[in-house]
Amino acid sequence: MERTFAIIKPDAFAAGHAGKILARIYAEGFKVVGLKKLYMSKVEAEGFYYVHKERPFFGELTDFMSSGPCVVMVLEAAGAIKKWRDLMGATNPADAAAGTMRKEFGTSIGENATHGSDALETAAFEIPYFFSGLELL
Ligand code: RTP
Ligand code: MG
Repeated sequence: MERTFAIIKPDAFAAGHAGKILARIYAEGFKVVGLKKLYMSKVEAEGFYYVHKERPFFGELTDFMSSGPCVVMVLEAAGAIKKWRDLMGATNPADAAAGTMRKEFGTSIGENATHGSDALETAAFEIPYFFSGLELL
């Protein structure tokens, strides 16, 4: 079984979509191994997205991620990383397929409702960034 790290981003949480997104996660067969609401600081968001630190949207991205509460999760399934990326859809909601989280709940490339790890190594960094081993028992 594979694990991935997921976020219901501040836009989707503030809009009241967390319940619908979680219902879809269960309906697709993921096991929710970890889940908590948190309000990321700017510094925490910068550390989380450090791979993008040279990108022009880094300031905007980390302002947004620290603009309100979000829900962070660890999801488990066979092929969880790709399975969750597929369910999220394309980064830009305008390009995302019908029925995906970003198509349904995203409003712009910046405010795109959800995050998901993009590779095993990424999940191995992102999961322990927010969860201790004890929280994932
Ligand atoms: P994520 O990491 O959040 O799951 O998204 P992703 O893999 O689909 O996209 P990535 O390239 O990793 O970008 C991270 C997040 O940065 C924001 N972004 N803004 N303004 C822009 O051009 C732009 N490009 C990316 C998005 O919120 C994206 O999810
Ligand atoms: Mg990414």
